[in-house]
Amino acid sequence: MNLETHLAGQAEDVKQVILRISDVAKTIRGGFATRQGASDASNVYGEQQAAMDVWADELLISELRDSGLVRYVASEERPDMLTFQDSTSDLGVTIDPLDGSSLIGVNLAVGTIVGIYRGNLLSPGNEMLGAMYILYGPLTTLTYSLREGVHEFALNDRGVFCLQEENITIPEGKIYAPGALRRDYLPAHRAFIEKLEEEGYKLRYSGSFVADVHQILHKGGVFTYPPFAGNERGKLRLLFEAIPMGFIVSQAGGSASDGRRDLLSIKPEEVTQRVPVYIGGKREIELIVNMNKE
Ligand code: AHM
Ligand code: MG
Repeated sequence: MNLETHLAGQAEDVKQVILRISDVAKTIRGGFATRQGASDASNVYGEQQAAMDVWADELLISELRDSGLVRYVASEERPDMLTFQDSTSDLGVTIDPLDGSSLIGVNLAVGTIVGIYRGNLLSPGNEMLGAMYILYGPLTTLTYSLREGVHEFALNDRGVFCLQEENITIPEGKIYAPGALRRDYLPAHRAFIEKLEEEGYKLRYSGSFVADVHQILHKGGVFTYPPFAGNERGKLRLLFEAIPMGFIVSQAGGSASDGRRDLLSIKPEEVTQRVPVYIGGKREIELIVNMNKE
């Protein structure tokens, strides 16, 4: 079954937005060979943008603008939310055009992360319509959830996203993907990591959030980019990274937290907000929440 057929029955505007983004993903997929290296620009977080970051951002924004299907768009690569005044739609979309882009030059998997809202983008994740991500690895896969399961598609050699796995649920598993420097860990997080290590969790961390969470979704365990000495809000972005990926893993029977609260209950105050991230199995998330209470 292809993606379009699978989306039958969903609201037409939401379906079309997902299909348009899936088409842009095919273009992005084809751009890596000729767009290696850095751009000469930095984003609002002070990070130098890769040529692919800038290109993917422009492709996605112009597709969403031209579609007329979306009123609000926020991108990790832009400081401000965009409002398309010409659109009569009330859909809002968040995008991380190319997450993990520091890995492009070493040919590891990177991805596009999307959150979909009815109205205000600065809403808690538990009010979002759905989320999706595209992973550019040996295969290009698209994973989406519109609150009715988590489903994954793979791009075939005819350029069609075909169903690969329906109703994905996160299994129990012993993988941990810990961001930040160990020397900067705060006490509860240090105890959490030591407990996982005592229990025999294996390290699997690539530096690409979307790829690392994808692995956890399929194999179980936990991804974390914790609060750390010098930055108690962690590194990852609430709106562009944490909420959409946390939503998908939660829809697959897992859980997402900032270490204390359900990540999907946090109302973003600004588009650039950072948040500590724990995403994975319910057991692992309960463990860090309890350790933070001690
Ligand atoms: P970005 O590539 O969209 O800027 O995202 C930030 C990346 C995440 O993909 C990843 O989890 C994290 O930053 C890696 O950070 P670090 O290099 O500190 O491990
Ligand atoms: Mg990112």
